[in-house]
Amino acid sequence: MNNKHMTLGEFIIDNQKHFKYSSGELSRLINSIRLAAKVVNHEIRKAGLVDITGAAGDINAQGEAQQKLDVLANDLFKQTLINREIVCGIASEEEDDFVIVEGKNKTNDNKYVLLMDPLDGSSNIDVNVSVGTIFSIYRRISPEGTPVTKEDFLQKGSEQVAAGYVVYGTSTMLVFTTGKGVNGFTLNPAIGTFYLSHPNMTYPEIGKIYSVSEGYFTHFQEGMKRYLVYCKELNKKDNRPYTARYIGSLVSDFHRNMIKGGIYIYPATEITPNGKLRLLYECNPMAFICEQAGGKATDGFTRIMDIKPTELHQRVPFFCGSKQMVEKAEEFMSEYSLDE
Ligand code: P6P
Repeated sequence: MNNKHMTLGEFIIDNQKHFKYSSGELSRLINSIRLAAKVVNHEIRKAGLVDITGAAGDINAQGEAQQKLDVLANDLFKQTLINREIVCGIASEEEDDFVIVEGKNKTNDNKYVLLMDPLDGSSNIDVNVSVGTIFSIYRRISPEGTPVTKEDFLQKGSEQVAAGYVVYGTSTMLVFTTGKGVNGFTLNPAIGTFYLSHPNMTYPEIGKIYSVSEGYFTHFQEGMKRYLVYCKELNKKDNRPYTARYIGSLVSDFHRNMIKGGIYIYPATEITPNGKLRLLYECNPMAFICEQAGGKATDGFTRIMDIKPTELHQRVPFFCGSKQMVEKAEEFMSEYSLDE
C-alpha cells in the first residue's frame, strides 16, 4: 500500500506481525488509545467555549459538573481501556497509586500495563497553548491471572514494548513506536481518521534549537550553566547562537525538536534536585521514542532507559534530543560536576 494514504488502522494491521509478542492485544491497545485520543481532542478543542460558559468546578450548559481537563482526560483514557479489558493495570500522573484492572470474572488475563500522563502541560489550556498525552506500555512480569503488582510498573524503560504521545497542536497527531522506528499520524477531524503523515520520523543529527526553562538559571548546576552560555555563543559554522524555543509543554517542544533538530532539557536545580519530569510516564516513553528516532535521552550522565525505577512518581533530570547536542551537554555536565 502507498504509505501516503495509509490510515492508523491499516498501519496497525500491516505491522502487527512486527509487534513483540504479537497476539493482537497490542493492536487492540493502540486502537483504544486512538479512540480515547479522539474523544480528548474533542473536549480540548471546545475548552475555550467552556471557559466562556463557566469556569472549572461550575455546572456547565449540559448540567454536568465541569471537570478539570486533565482529570477528564485521565478518566476518558482509563475508562476506554477498562471497558475493553485490554490491560491488567494502569498508572497515571492523576492517580496516587496504580489501578488494578480486573476482567468480568475477576481475572487478570491481559498481559499489558499502561502508564500515562493523560494531559501534560494542562496549565497551557487556559491560554490556548498546545498540550499532550504521553503513554508507555509494558508486558506484565507478575504471574498472569493474578492482580498486578507495583513491580509490573517499576520496570526499566528499556523493557517498554510501545510508547507514544498525542500532541493537541495546530493539528492533532498521534506519534508512537513499538521498537521498529517512529511514525506520526495526523487526525483529519472532519472524518475522525488518523493518517500516516510522518513515516519513519528521525532526528537531524544536529540542530540549533535548545528548550530550557532558563528562569531557573541561577539554580542550575555549574555544568548546565556553562552549557547554556555555550548555546548563546556564535558557533563557527554559521556565526550565530542557538535558537531558544520553550513552549512549556514537553510534548510540543519534543515534537518540534525531533522534526527540526534540537535538545530539550529539564535539569536538576537547587530547588528540585531530581528535576521536575516524572521518570515512568514522561521521561521513559519520550526516551524510547527519542532513541527510536536516532536521538539520545539521559539524565545528564546515565541513559534514561537504564534507570531502575523505585517509585511510581519519581522525578529525574531529563536531557533528550539530537544525539550530538545531548552529548555536548553531557560533556559540560561531566566536566563541571567534579567541582560540586
Ligand atoms: P516549567 C508541564 O507542566 C511540564 O510537565 C512539561 O510539559 C513542561 O516542559 C514543563 O513541565 C514546564 O515546566 O517549570 O518550565 O513551567
